[in-house]
Amino acid sequence: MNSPTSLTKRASWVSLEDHFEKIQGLHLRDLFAQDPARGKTYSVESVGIYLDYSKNRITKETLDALFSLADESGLRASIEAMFRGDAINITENRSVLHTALRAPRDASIEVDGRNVVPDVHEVLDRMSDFCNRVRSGAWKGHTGKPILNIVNIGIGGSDLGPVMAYEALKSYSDRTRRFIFVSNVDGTDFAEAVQGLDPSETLFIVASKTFTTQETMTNAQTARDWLLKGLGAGHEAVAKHFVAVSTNGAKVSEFGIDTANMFGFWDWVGGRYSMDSAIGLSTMIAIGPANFLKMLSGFRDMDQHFRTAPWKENIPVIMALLGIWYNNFFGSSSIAVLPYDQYLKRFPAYLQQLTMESNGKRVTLAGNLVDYDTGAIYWGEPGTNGQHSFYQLIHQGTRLIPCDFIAFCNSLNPLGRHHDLLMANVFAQAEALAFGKTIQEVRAEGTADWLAPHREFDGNRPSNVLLLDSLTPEALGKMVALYEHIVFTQGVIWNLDSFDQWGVELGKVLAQRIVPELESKSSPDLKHDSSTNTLIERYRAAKAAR
Ligand code: G6Q
Repeated sequence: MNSPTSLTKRASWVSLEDHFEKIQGLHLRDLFAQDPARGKTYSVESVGIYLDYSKNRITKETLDALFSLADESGLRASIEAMFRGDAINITENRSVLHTALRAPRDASIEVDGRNVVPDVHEVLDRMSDFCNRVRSGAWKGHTGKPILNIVNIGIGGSDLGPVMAYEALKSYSDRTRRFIFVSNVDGTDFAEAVQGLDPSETLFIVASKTFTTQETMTNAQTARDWLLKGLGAGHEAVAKHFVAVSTNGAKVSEFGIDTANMFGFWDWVGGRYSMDSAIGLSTMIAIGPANFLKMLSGFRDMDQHFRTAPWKENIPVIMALLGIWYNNFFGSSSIAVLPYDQYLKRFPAYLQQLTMESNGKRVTLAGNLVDYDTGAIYWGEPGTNGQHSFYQLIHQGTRLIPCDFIAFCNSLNPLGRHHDLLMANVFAQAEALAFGKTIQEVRAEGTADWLAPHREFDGNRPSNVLLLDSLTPEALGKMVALYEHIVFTQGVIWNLDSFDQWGVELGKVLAQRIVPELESKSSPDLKHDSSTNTLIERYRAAKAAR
């Protein structure tokens, strides 16, 4: 599935370089003037998502060359390889089958000769049954009380998806229960999370694929101590207040959790691609099994679209290629994701892991250093808050920052004029970025010559607008799958392993080495560099003076 030719030598890449020289100076004002219907020409609609990508610095020739790049990079075959379950995560020799998590019950997807779809549905059924018991009050804590507080303990992929989905779908959630997420090894996270909670009404979900992650296991042990102390009970209480989401049955039972209350997943699900697996247990308790299944159907719709739509209608492929256009030809290093929906406040944080842990890589699949830039920095905040913060730099700074605006025609909280005002802002921002305000226009308003440059907007700043009907569970599934497939497409073109994360290892290992040096009673023989040694010594001195 690897393209035989290295990226920068592919014919389409070379022609994109030539083409870039020709069109880099073109202004969106001219492009819109040349084609008065450009807003419609460069838009697509599928699976309930309208993508307006007309405010990008592209022509038909650009798009054709980008589509050729996708072909020349073997994208179609790579998509099939992923959906088929080939071990495309080559550094870990694993299949990459998050798409199987939302496959219909009658589908068949084989990993090592075994159809994994029945396994997926068996877990979904068990999750549904468990969620129904918690939601109905049939599941009782150690003292016989129903569960009112659900605390998810996990980190990285075992936290960011659950938090984001809970916030995004809060409007569909059971408001009689509290949902809390603890991730950081900083004790403050746990201490604040359990403030005011009654242990007898609290359920902890320990979400950890490996069940060995330092942060999660430390928080889980602290939670167990807090619970048993609060209840004044022995270890037999653990089974009623702890469930696990993991692939590691041995470690789960060693912790004291009944493996009957363990919800599994598989090594072909990467952490950052796992919010629709059992890692979504907290989401399912919050919104109920029926809504969770609707979310899965949204994922599935986008999967189908990605797999079958021709490039010119393929929303993830178009967005991925535009990302490459700015990243590799214009030299943009970041993309702002700007959801105009308060419920999506954690969506940019979620995308940071999805995109940057996947494509923040510097060697190709064959292990050679790349000679081009890879993953962009993703960041953002919900509109309109960002407008009063960092948009200044996007409008008038020296860097080109392509933006993805996300908006919904219908608000889940239609209060007075709020939604019209919100939508007016999103449309206005995309318009202002593209067309700006010329110095002549500024002067014509009577602005003094010395002030005019400060008030000029040069425009020509690209953006996509994603417009959906309303933020339903299906819509969230579609949006997450959209970005998963953008990441995949870019990883194929950049020729990366988008599914490993070796870059997080070194810090973990070094921290394990430093822990005993901080905790030992006697002065350790420090063998780090002079900076690290001094920092450790200062901390030890401060600790001794406590
Ligand atoms: C995601 C990563 C990583 C992982 C966490 C938590 O793709 O693999 O963020 O999700 O390190 O790991 P555990 O679920 O094993 O605790």
